[in-house]
Amino acid sequence: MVMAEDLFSDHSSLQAQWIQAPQSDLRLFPQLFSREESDTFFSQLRDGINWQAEKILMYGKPVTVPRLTAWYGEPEAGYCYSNVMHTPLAWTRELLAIKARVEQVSAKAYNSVLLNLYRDGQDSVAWHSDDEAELGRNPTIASVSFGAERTFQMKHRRIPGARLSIPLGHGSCLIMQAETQHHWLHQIPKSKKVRSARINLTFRQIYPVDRQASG
Ligand SMILES: O=C(O)CCC(=O)C(=O)O
Repeated sequence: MVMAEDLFSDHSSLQAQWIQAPQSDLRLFPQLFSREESDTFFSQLRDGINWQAEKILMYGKPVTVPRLTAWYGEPEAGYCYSNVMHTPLAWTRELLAIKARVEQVSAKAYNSVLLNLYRDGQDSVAWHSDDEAELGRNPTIASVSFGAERTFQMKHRRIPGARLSIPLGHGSCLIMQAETQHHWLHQIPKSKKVRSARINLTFRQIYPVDRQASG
């Protein structure tokens, strides 16, 4: 079991790469978690998280999303996306240990995490940005990956040809902040080459929103 106090005990690295792109602030830690830590977290999360096959409404019809998901965090960190209200489950010990590392390198606090389990290359997430009202203005999103490497694609909303392909490997952490979510969309496309599973965790700070008042 990897404990919070074991932070930086082995071959993890604080080496960050700045990714240069207009109207964005992107920092990649390719190996924030060591290989051994990443193997342990991957197994603990795969076996211990309460994964759900979530349904969303598309053109009025329920459709199962092509991945498994889960939402954990503080009780007040309820979050509405794709017209679904997500009530968080209580933090687990592993999630708190991962969060502690991510908070250290991003100098931000997070009260919740959305987890995605991509069972193989046929699982994916479509183009979107993390710009829900609950995230406030210019949110910092810290995205940790364990398991199979997948390509995180980004495209600018208005600049034709402004695109990025960022490989997110086992133990990596991508921090997206400042105006990034306002100007860029992201996706994980399907891939015929990927045959094993990947877990992604996006840590977020959720603020209360009065949806009735805001319409
Ligand atoms: O799996 C990923 O790297 C991205 C996940 C994502 O875009 C999201 O949870 O909003």
